[in-house]
Amino acid sequence: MSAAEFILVEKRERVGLARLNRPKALNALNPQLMLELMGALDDFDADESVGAIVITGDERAFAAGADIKDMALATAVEMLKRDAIGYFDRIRRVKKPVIAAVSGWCLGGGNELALSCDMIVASETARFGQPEINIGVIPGAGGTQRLTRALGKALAMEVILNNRVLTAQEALHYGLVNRVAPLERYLDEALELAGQIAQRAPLALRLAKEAINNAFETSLTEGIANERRAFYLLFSTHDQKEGMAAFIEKRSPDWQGT
Ligand code: DAK
Repeated sequence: MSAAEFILVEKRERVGLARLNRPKALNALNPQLMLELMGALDDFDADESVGAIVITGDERAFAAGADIKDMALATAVEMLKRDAIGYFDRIRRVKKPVIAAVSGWCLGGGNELALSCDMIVASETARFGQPEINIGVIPGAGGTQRLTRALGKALAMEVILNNRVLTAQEALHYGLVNRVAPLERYLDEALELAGQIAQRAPLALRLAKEAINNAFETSLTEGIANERRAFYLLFSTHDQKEGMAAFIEKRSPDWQGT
């Protein structure tokens, strides 16, 4: 992709790492940053040498929300036409596992970005919130839906209606994040987790991710039927034959992604 201003990308073995890079604005999400992020995710998703993706910010902030200065004077029609945060829908279409490595502020659209990922690894300093109520609006990129599914109604009401900010430990307790690590370790832990996942059979990973996400989008009957079809489909892959043969032969599997 062309040189990006607000996203730094690198590859660490089979992990694609995208860093939000607007530190002076606490990584506030403006349209250009979102566009660059989506470009990076699309590139990693298409790259067969990448098995999993990590999105991170810096120690002070994962992201302090959508850029308030950018939208303060916008009209409803302008917001609708730009639909900059509509990019969030594209994150859901990334086929590979995506992990958010969160430190510091993770607020508003930043929290919605983290919630759009598949897993979250937090530093002890991470703070999660939806402070839109303070500026006269509500979450607009899925927060009322994803946070409520993650936390339950009672706590989501407090977070969204009264700007309750959750500490990393609270977020762990309520199941919002997968794990909490010391500040100096959170990114390494996220990269290690992504690295382990990236070693696994790619097509099984893809269908497993899809099936889990289905749990939030369909009825139980439909979700189970989808899961079963995906399970049967995997029996047409090389990697299913290889995985089961490797088990029987007591050796490590050699995944081909086919
Ligand atoms: N936007 C723009 N700039 C921001 C920002 C933000 N969200 N957050 C921080 N900054 C900037 C500050 O203005 C400041 O810039 P300068 O004044 O130095 O130029 C710099 O980052 C450092 O911030 P502070 O000086 O305020 O730092 P503190 O440590 O004192 O405070 C803070 C940190 C995170 C508590 C504070 O900065 C803060 O309250 N920030 C705003 C947090 C917030 O309200 N976030 C929610 C934003 S609304 C949509 C869907 C979704 C959304 C939008 C549209 N569509 C479907 C279209 C999402 C909306 C939101 O996220």
